[in-house]
Amino acid sequence: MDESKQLHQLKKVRKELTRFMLSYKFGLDEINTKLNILQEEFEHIHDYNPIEHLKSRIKSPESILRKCQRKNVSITEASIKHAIKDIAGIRIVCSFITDIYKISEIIQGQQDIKVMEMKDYIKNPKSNGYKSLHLILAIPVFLSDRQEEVYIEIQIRTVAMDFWASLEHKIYYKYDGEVPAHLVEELTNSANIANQLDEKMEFLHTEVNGEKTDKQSDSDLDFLPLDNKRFPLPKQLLEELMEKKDRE
Ligand code: 0O2
Repeated sequence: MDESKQLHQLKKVRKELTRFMLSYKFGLDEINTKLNILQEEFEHIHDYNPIEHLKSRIKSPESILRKCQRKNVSITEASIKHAIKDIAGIRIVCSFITDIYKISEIIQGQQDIKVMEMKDYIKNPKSNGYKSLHLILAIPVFLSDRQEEVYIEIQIRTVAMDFWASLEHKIYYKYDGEVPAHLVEELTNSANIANQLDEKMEFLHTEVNGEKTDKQSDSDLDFLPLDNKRFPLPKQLLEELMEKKDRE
């Protein structure tokens, strides 16, 4: 192949790779927008936000290639797309275990999202103690000349699960997967402690939240019936409306 043909070929490959990676970035942008909307809604409308924080990332091409080698996946766009479903990933960290399932349900209820896979490592933790709820979502991305469906991996976990998983991940990589037995044992013990902390915090949260719900049910004035539905309104706004009605 002469030089200009080689250059042309190289440019074509680069363009295809950029296009491929961009579609994942756009998919991630869409899910991030959805999650930001949820966070803002929870902050402003409800007085409690179940999402502590979010982190998203796209795997680098090198890391995708490494995973392809590890899983024996041929290097074509179609096979990579089919076999590597965590090229784009979002980690959602919540305070409580119940929040994890609440967020998962809300995400699954969105019409343009398809749930391709769900792994519940909270109900069925891995043998090392790893816990998290994993969802593989498919989301349509609308480009100038076509529509594409991209996969996004969502990991939802508590602060304690996240703390544990981050350290375990570092240790695993430091020892290249061959973690000494005493550290494996320590990690398993720590996973149990993290689990106990989650259970205790959940208990406290339910206690406090239960009390709050009882109090709230007394103050019916926080709600305004509209079209047979009950919309929560800030009390001050409601009082202003009632004053206005009295004056009329
Ligand atoms: P990274 O660097 O975090 O991206 P898959 O390998 O995804 O095709 P698998 O193993 O069935 O298939 O997926 P699974 O079990 O859903 O795990 C996917 C991701 O979950 C991992 O991605 C990790 O991020 C996380 N994970 C799973 N098990 C563990 C664990 O034991 N410890 C920790 N710390 N994280 C875990 P990657 O690509 O392996 O790593």
